Amino acid sequence: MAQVQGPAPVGDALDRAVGAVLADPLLAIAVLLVSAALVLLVLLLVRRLFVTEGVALKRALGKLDQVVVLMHPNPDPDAMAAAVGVARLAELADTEPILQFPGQIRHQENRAFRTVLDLDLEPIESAMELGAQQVVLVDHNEARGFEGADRITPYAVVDHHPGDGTGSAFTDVRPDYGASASIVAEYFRQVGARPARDDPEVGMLDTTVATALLYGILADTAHLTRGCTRAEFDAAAFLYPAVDEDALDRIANPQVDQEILDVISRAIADREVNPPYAVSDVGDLSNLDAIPQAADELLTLEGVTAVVVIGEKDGMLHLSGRSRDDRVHMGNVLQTVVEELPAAEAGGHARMGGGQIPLEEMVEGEGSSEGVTREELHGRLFDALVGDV
Ligand SMILES: [Mn+2]
Repeated sequence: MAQVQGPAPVGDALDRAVGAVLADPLLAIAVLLVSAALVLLVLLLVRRLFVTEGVALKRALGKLDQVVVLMHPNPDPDAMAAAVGVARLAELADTEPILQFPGQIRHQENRAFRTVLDLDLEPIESAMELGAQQVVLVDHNEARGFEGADRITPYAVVDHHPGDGTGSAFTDVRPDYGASASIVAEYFRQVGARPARDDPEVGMLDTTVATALLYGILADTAHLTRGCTRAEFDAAAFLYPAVDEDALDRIANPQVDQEILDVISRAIADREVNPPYAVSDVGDLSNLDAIPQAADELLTLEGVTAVVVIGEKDGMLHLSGRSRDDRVHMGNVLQTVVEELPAAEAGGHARMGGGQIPLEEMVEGEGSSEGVTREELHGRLFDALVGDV
């Protein structure tokens, strides 16, 4: 008997409230309006919480008439692929994309990528040349490498490098991912675009974009062997139905410039090895792309775990370092070496780094208090590689 008395007053109160509402039509309408507003608010919150990055970016792009999709200087396949993907997403949102990049596209693989996929990419030298007010940065999160880059506030950022750069409307930086192209492939999945080889109108993700994205992933992860997450494999599987295998092969195996092979052979022949490290000075050259390629090649030498290749062009020494040695953080090594040379610059990641030293920092002979000789530079490099600095 006692147990039925608890809820009874509440039930009574509810009955009275319902009675009051039913008796007064104005009150009934007010209650209805308030409930409707509450439901709408909850729906908006849920949509905010659960909207995917791809949908959010497409929506942000759709608010513009035109947008610049900007690659980093000397774009690599991943940067070009991410740019082509974001550009297609803009088109899906009825926004005109303009693809631009600072620097040059010189590496034979990058040139083949652009040519085989017939991409319309435009070089710029200053912010004045940007084709639209709003800029999306892909594969980097802070604009660099052109006049006025530091004044750019990007509209959106899509990247997999660490950094603090953000976009005013959209930011998606995932440092754990192996490639920016994997992020962009996810966007297509999220907006419901399926890869389709024959009918791009319906499929919305055509062969060019799918092939570009897959190649970008392969290039940034050493063919899915380095720095991968599940996302790279998922993206590869998603893109597969629309991928043009013949195009992949043509990009991966381009003709190599004669000078590049010459410089690589010089780097091998003239190497100084101080096991397990190697330094090679290839002297004068005209194609700077040869230096990192020579470093890549030298790193495959048995017993060598870290290398630095030095080349000279237009009064400047260019250094490119590679490491597969956990004891050697290449970016730090190069930074240490140029530390006391005021006009020199260097930096990079654990596994790769680069630097420039103006020849004016180099001195002939001994006894100078400023600058170093070429020989001293080689010695310093070995010292830094060993960790003896
Ligand atoms: Mn990348």
